[in-house]
Amino acid sequence: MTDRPLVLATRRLPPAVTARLQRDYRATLNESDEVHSPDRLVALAEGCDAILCCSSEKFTAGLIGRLPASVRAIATFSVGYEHIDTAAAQARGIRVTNTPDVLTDATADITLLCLLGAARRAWEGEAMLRNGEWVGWSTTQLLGVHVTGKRLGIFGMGRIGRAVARRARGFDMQVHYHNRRRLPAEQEEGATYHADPDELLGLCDFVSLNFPASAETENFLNAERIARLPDGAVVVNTARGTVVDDDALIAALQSGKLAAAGLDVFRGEPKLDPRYRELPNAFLLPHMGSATIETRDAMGLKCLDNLDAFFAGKEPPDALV
Ligand code: 8YV
Repeated sequence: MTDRPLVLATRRLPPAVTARLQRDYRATLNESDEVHSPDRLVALAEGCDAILCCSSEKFTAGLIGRLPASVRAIATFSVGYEHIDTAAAQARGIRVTNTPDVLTDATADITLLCLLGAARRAWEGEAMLRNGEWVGWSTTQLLGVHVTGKRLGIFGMGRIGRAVARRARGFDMQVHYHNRRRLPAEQEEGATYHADPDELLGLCDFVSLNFPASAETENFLNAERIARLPDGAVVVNTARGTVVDDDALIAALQSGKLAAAGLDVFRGEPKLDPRYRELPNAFLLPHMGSATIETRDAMGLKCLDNLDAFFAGKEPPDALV
C-alpha cells in the first residue's frame, strides 16, 4: 500500500515500536546507531510525511527551513524538546510532539541512583573491587556523605522533579524546591517552596537539577551559585548538561568545595569535558535516565500514538505546537 504516510525514523527503535511503525506506516528506518548529519536528514526526509527523531538531532530553524514540504509532523522520542525550534516548525505548519509522563519514573530513579552513587562513592568502591585493590574492611575506607535527614533542593518541580521528591522522602530527606511558579499544595509532595533559588542554594546539602534546558536555565549552576552552597554539598544533574557551568562545577569538585557530583547528562554529549573523567568524586553515567525496556517501549509507542492522532485528523495528545 502506498497510501500510508511515510515516516522517517532517524534512530534505531525498540522492536515493538518498529513492528507497529511498519504495520501502520511506510517507514524509512535507521538500523545503525549513527546520528544523521543535517544534510543526510534533509535527503532522507524527501517524500516523508513525518519524522520520528531523538534529542541527538538538532532541528534548528535552518534545518526546518530545508525540510521537504511533505513533512507535516515531527514526533520526538524524548520529553525534552530544546533540540527542536518549535517556533520555526509552527511557522512552516509542522506539528511537533514529545513523550511526557512515560519516562518520569525511570528518570527519577536514575536521579536517586546518581544522588546515592555520588554520596556513597559507589564507583570508587566498585573500581576498588574490580581492580583487585580491596585489601580489607576499614573504619575509614570510602567514607561518603550521609543522606538520611539531609536537605535536598530540587530545582525544577515538573513531573520528574516531583517524582524525585517522592523518592527522596522515602530516604527521609528534607525536601525543598524552587520552580518558576509555586505548585498547588497537593502537587508539592510535601516539599517546601522557595521563590528565590539563591536563597534555597544556601540551605542545600544536596542539589537536584530538574529544569528543562532553555535560555533561562543555561548555566544556572554557575560559580556564583556554587559558592552559595554549604561546603561539602552534592550536586546531581539528570536534566541537561547546559544547566551547569562545567568550569565552575569541575573547579568545585577539584577543590573539595563540593563533596561529589552525580551526572547523567553533559554539555555536547556524547563528548564531555575530559576533566570529569579524572575526578574521583564525580559519579558519571551516559545519559541513561530513560533507559529501561519498559520506558523506551512506552516512549516509542507514545510517538506513534501522536502520529496516529495527527494522521487521523485529530489533535495529537502531546502536541507542543
Ligand atoms: C531521551 C531524554 O531518551 O526524554 C528526554 O528528554 O533526555 C531522554 O530520555 C533522549 O533524549 C533521546 O531522545
